[in-house]
Amino acid sequence: MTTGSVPAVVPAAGLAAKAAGERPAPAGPRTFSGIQPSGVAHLGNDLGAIRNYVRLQAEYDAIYCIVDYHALTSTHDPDVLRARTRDMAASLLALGLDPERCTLFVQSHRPEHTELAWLLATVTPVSWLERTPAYKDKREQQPDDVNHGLLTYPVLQAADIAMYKASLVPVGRDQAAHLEISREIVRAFNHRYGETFPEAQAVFTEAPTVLGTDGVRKMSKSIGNTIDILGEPDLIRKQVMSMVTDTQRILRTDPGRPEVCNVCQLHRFFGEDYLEIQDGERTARTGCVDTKRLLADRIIRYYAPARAQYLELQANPGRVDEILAAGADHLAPLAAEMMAEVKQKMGLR
Ligand code: AQP
Repeated sequence: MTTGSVPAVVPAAGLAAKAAGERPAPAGPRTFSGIQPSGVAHLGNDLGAIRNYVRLQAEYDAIYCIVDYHALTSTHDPDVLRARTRDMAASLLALGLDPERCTLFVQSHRPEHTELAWLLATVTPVSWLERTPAYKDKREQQPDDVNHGLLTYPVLQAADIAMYKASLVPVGRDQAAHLEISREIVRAFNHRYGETFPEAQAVFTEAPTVLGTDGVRKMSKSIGNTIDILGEPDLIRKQVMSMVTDTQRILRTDPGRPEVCNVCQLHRFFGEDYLEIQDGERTARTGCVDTKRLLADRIIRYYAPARAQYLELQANPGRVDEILAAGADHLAPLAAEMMAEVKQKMGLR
């Protein structure tokens, strides 16, 4: 994807504040993003995507979706999927999604998504899907379960975005290739049936790829290198203290290289004094353990209010279900209108 052509970061200062309780005008630019119901959000989700979800709801007609259909490609336990879907909704609400300012819903509650995916599948060459990096990764991760859903994942993702004619998609960098395929799919549709869908652009945060506690790979639940920001303080502390720092810094007195140290880099998001912290590492004034301890304290403090709200929502699942149901209902007319337009153009009516 040519990231030069997309708005890399949406500065909070540039966003007009919207009065609480006021829904965005539906005619305005629309933003859409989906997140897998993989339980509780991790630091990579928040720094890489959710922070932009929250910012964008102030300015755009923002739609956010918990993509349970997508999750079925890897999660096959119905009780687990149900619980994770609600947990992810509680996470998003606790981290700042406001049902008065955005629409939050569950993908399977709007079955038009799979119908549109089928229609888009008919303009999608199989070769585009086979070359998707995520498909190749998943084939290795779950070799005994290379289901058809894994291959067609990008088509369903294209349908999710196209359904609401969204033009902006806040995502982490790992989703850039998927989004590029979405753009190609809608381009193919528009070419064959006439201009219908916008080619949505990715919106990245200042942390488009957050590395995991191993300091090498993307923070990811399936790798198990996450920092679970809404978890128990003890868990967060344990995860942060397990982080790999500068591997060339062996002795406490060795000078560190903050530019390659994931812990030092993450301090940028949790305090104004990160340059000072980096200098402490570089001059060996501070040790890695001190820097980690400080980061753990700051992450725990930063997310404490969100954790409190998350626990409150967990104790009130009816409230979460209500918000999700209202979100799906709110989108029903939009989805119906889109399906009518697409079917008309394709000769199904
Ligand atoms: N490490 C990350 N850095 C930046 N952004 C990230 N995102 C995920 N991990 C990082 C972004 O968060 C949004 C939702 O993620 P997702 O639904 O693609 O998947 P996930 O299940 O939360 O991410 P995982 O942990 O990586 O899942 P698995 O291990 O199941 O593949 C997306 O916008 C994503 O870019």
